[in-house]
Amino acid sequence: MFDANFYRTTYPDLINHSDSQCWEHYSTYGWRERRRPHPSINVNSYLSRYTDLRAAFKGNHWLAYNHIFNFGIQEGRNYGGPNLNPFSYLYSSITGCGIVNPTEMLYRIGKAPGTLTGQGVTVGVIDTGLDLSHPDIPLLFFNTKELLNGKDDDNNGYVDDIYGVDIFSNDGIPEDLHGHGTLVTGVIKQVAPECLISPIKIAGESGASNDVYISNGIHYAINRGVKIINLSTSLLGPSNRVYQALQRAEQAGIVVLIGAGNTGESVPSFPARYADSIHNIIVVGSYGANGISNFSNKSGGVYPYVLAPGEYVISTTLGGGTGYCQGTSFACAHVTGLIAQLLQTIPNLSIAGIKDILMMSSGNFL
Ligand SMILES: [Ca+2]
Ligand SMILES: [Ca+2]
Repeated sequence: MFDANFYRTTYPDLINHSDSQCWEHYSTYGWRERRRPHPSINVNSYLSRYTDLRAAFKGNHWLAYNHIFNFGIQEGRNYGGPNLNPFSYLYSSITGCGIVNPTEMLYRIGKAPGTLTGQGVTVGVIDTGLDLSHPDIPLLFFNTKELLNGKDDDNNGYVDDIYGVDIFSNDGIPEDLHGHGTLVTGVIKQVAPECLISPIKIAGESGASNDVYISNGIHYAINRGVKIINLSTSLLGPSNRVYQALQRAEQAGIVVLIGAGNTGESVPSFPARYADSIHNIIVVGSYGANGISNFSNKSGGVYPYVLAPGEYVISTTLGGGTGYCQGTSFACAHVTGLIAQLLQTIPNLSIAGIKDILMMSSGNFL
């Protein structure tokens, strides 16, 4: 559970925030400002076990937290929280309820929070497109083999696909008319501001897509050479086309983050459910201040499955603004940003390696 009191008292500028405002802050700005992402450390339990620290910190929660965070592992002390507890890891593997913990993940690759930006990592965002003139979304992937001349210069079947592609309308301009893709991209950019986005548009103003557009989007991303695919979309049922495209992405060594779905069912929707048999997929469900979100599809034993913030997330909206969003799409986008940080540090990390680091650093708090 999210401990609003902990968060509020840890950061003095938030002292007048209500519980819900604390959650809202954490689910958006906590990641952007790189504050301690989750109160995974149980300070009281820690202090009760280590009497030297109890004396040293004299009840100062914040100093104790910092010490535990910075030195606890080096000193061979156990956090006292569930984070580094191997039983917790096993439990989260079984139940599929591990909550992604960015700080813990970075610790495992020897990086401090706030030092990674996803620089140079290309992310294919298969969605409704992107507000291409939004001031808060710089750094798109740039296709140097294509000119704006009405011709398909690089011979990939798409005319003028310079900053991405519009598979829905079959042209080179993935302008977002719906808003979902712009929100998703904004979340990725908050976590990994210097990653390169390749917007791959598979839906128009209504936001509705189908398995032909989705599979073509996946093929485009593979051919584009992206490292990560963010696929915040659901199908009504299984699709051989999408399955085969995802298999091809697996062969190409591309990790695919897929939202678990927003129908509240006990298993992920398709295509997320394919994580069972295609091993480059990571399924992401949503949690909020009170635990796993009601709307979020649960793991149902599908692995790997992790949780990230998906309620009251603030992101970029059409027309250059910002607004709230909610859903497993945005939880998924958080994790995509984190994987971009990971691949910035270890560019040749295998999919198995990515999954190991992510899953082992995800604790169980529910
Ligand atoms: Ca082209
Ligand atoms: Ca051209």
